[in-house]
Amino acid sequence: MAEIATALPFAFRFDPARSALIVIDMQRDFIEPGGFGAALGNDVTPLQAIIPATARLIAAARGAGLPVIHTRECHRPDLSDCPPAKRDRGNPALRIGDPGPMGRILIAGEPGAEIVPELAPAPGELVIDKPGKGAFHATGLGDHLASLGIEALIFAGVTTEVCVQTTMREANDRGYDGLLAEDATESYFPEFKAATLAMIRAQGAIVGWTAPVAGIEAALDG
Ligand code: TIU
Repeated sequence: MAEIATALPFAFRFDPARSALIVIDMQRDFIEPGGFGAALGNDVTPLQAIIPATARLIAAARGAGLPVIHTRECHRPDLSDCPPAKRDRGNPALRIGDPGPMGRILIAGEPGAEIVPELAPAPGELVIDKPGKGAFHATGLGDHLASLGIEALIFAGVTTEVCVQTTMREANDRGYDGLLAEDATESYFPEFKAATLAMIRAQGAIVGWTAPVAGIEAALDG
């Protein structure tokens, strides 16, 4: 067993041979200037700033032999997997499937839906296209993790309170121990990130744990 002593609300013990890293939606449209997120008026600078720490976390996971799984929030070009209730939210001038600054917004195969090049998946790593905020909903993620015998999940990605938190809660209900990498996740709203970290760890890790990337690296190196 490995242990992340700096995890909160208390040390996180996990078996690296039964653990995986899930990197959520580090896509150009959410992160890069000139993408969908920026076009909605969000400051993407804090999201860009987590790229180096996320790259270190991915490298540590690869070095320790953990499967690295990447997700992308995107839909089929015919929008058959996008509920109208989802498409009708947000800015009516920039809906999912509309032409955006980096191609059709959140559509598979468009430039904006790609993962930022600094965090490109390595050959053989699973990339899951997901139509929901949670990565388990309407995807093969659960079956894939079961086939690998995974018991613990380390999470990174954006945004903390939307796709990352939703996925952590899905995982928690499915019986996984989950830990969120504090400096490899970010939100357009700092107060939402802070609240999410607090509510994950509350009540004795009711959703899971959080820890800095340095602490995760140390545990995976050891
Ligand atoms: N990946 C993800 O979190 N999708 C979002 O739409 N997030 C927002 O914060 N809008």
